[in-house]
Amino acid sequence: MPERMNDGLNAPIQDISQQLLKNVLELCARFSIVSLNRQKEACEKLLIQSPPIDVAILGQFKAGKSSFLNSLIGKSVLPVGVIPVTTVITRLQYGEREQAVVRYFDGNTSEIGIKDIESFTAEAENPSNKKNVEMVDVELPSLKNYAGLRLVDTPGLGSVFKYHVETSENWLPQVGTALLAISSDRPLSENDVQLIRELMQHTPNIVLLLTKTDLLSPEQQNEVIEFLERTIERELKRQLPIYMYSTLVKTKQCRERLEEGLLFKLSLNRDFEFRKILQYKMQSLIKGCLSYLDIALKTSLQADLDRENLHKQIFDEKVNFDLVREELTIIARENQRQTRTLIVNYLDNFQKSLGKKLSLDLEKELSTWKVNLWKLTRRYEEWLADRMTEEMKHISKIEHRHFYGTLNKAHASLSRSIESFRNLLDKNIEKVLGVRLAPADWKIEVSEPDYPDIKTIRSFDFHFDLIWFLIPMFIFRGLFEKHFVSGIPREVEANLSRLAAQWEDRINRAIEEMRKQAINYVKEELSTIDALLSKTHGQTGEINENIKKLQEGLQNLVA
Ligand SMILES: Nc1nc2c(ncn2[C@@H]2O[C@H](COP(=O)(O)OP(=O)(O)O)[C@@H](O)[C@H]2O)c(=O)[nH]1
Ligand SMILES: [Mg+2]
Repeated sequence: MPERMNDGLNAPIQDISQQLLKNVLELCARFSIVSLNRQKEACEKLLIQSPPIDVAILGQFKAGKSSFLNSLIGKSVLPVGVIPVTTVITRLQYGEREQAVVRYFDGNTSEIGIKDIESFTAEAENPSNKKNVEMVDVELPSLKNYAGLRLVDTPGLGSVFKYHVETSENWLPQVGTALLAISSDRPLSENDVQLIRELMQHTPNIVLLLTKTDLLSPEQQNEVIEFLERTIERELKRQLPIYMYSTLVKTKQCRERLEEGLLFKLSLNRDFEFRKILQYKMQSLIKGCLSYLDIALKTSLQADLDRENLHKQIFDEKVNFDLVREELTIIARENQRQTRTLIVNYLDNFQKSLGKKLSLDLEKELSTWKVNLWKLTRRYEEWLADRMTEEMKHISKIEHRHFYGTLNKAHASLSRSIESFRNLLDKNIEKVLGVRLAPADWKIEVSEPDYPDIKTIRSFDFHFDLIWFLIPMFIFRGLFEKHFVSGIPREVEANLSRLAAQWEDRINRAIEEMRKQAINYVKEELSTIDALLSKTHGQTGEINENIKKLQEGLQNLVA
């Protein structure tokens, strides 16, 4: 327990990291962020495996990286040469017995002798890494002083062999502590500065190692060191520790300085340093994720804005549902108001002739009815009902098309109105989206009204049934006949007016149907377009929420 307290960083960092990593993984999947994959994997490895700290020696090819490691461990394990040699990542760490394991990309491993390492890690014996080696792990008892560390030899950057560069760059996110080898005869290139920038994403521990210092006089060494300090300060606005190394001159001294200053400290405080590195990597990963989310947020906000503008432009003040509905309703009401007058006026033409015709007919009929007054009255009523029904039906049948005036007018006006609405909408959509609406069949159907159900009106206002037996027929028959005949025009007028009312009712109902149909067309079209425009809605809130969550996580991680 006390050990852990001494660590300074405590176990919750691990739990927080685990949770945050889960969040980041989900977000990367959700927003298709693939460029953080290697960083994610590196964090995952640290969290799950808690491996030794990878102290990697990086830099341009021929900077003396492999030579340095051989010299450091006091054993020629790694291939060295005047042309680019190292082809695969090689990791050296403490082990009770000397052993080397080759790890292949296909997941297989095989144990080999230390002497045979070169046949897997050297370009000459494994050209273009034909043997598909992912890395070679070496364990040596002599590395006891470096327990908890793993010394990593990498193929050079800037090599003509592209895959050397790729191998090193792909591995970079896993770096725990970086030793950047800079050869005394090639002090610092733009590539080195770029490499430091990239390393800064992955580790807080970056150290410069000036190699082959035996090639320089002590004055030249100072000059180079000053140059390095100045350049790093200027280019990166920070300072980095610089160590010198020569495999030929004063090697012991160089090694001891490096061990005291860096390697032993790392080894002795492995847990503390490990968590510091983990924390750093997690922060970097989260910041990376946040910057992608920021882009996603901006895109989403822009999309919201575009959509809103699109909506505004398409649904401008002329394309307005309430307005169209009002217009359609006015058209319908205006026509419905005229229906009655139109029919009545038309039916007026029939009044006189029909009255005359029926009067004549009735006169002829009456002479054949040899019945008493009660029966006469009944007979008259029956005759009138039959004839009137027949005549009204006849008029309906022959003349009904003439009643359709307002129906047809309403149909034409409603059709014109929705057509011009559609044209406006069409134009707006073409202007804004550059597409044309598929032609739609907005035909309003005319539902023909049914024939009215004809019933005639009774001939007398008061009831004769009660008094018929009081009236002497031989005196009054003539009077009644005259009364019946003279009543015909009034009957005709009443029935024509009734017919007009019945047709009005049916025609106006048909107009109402058309109005509803027209409004429905408009409503459906507008809501379809509306739905299309808002389909992609809703990312902004989600992204904002995730940004907040990650920022909180970042604070917890640092606290
Ligand atoms: N003079 C001198 N030459 C060195 C030193 N270290 C390495 N070299 C030479 O530099 C060349 C490249 O060495 P190597 O370790 O293969 O470089 P790497 O590609 O960075 O691994 C070899 O010819 C080495 O002999 C050193 O300290 N002094
Ligand atoms: Mg090498």
